[in-house]
Amino acid sequence: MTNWPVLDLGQQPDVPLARWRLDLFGAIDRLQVLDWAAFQALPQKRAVSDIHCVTTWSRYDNAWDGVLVPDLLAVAGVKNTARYVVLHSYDGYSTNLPMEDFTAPGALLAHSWQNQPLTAEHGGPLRLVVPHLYFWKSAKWLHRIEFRDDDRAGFWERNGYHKRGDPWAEQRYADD
Ligand SMILES: Nc1nc2c(c(=O)[nH]1)N[C@H]1C(S)=C(S)[C@@H](COP(=O)(O)O)O[C@H]1N2
Ligand SMILES: [Mo]
Repeated sequence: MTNWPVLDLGQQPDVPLARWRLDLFGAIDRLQVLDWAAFQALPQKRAVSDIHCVTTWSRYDNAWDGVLVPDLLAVAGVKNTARYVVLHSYDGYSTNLPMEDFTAPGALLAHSWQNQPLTAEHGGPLRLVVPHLYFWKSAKWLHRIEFRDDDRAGFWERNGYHKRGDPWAEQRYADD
C-alpha cells in the first residue's frame, strides 16, 4: 500500500482509545464529552476524496471512514449564532474554519484510511478531513471542537498561512 507523507509539529501524541475523548464546547447548549464508544455509536459513513498539501503534493482517491460533520452536529446542540469552529488537537495544534467549510460535502471525522485504522503518525485515533481545503485544515489527533460566534486564527493561520486555504485559488499564505 502506498502511504503518504507525514507532516506535523513533530510531536506525535499516543492516545490510547480508553483515554481518548472528544469535547464539544463553546457556542453549544451544553458541553459534551464523547468517549470512543459514544463516537462509534454515531452514524458511520465513508467519503472518498483527494488530499492537497500546501507544499504542492496531492494524493488522490483516499477512502476515509468515520462520522460526517453534519451527523456530529445533529447531536451537538450548536447555537445558531455559531459561525466558526476551532479544532484543538492532542499535540497542541489548532486550526480554524468557517462553519460552511466544516460542514461541506465530504468533510468528516475519520478513524480509518483505506480500510485500516488511522496510524498514530497520520492522526489516529481520530482526525478531521476537509478535502476541499489545504491539508493543514485537517487536524490530526482531534481532541476538542470549539464553536464560536467570531473567528479565531489557529496555529498556521497565526504563522503566515492563509485564513481559508482554498487549493483551487492557491490560497497558501496570508497575502495570496
Ligand atoms: N494535530 C495536528 N494536525 C495537523 C498538523 C499538525 O502538526 N498537528 N499538521 C497539518 C499539516 S500542515 C498537514 S500537511 C497535514 C499532514 O497530514 P499527514 O501527516 O497525515 O500527511 O496535517 C495537518 N494536521
Ligand atoms: Mo502542511
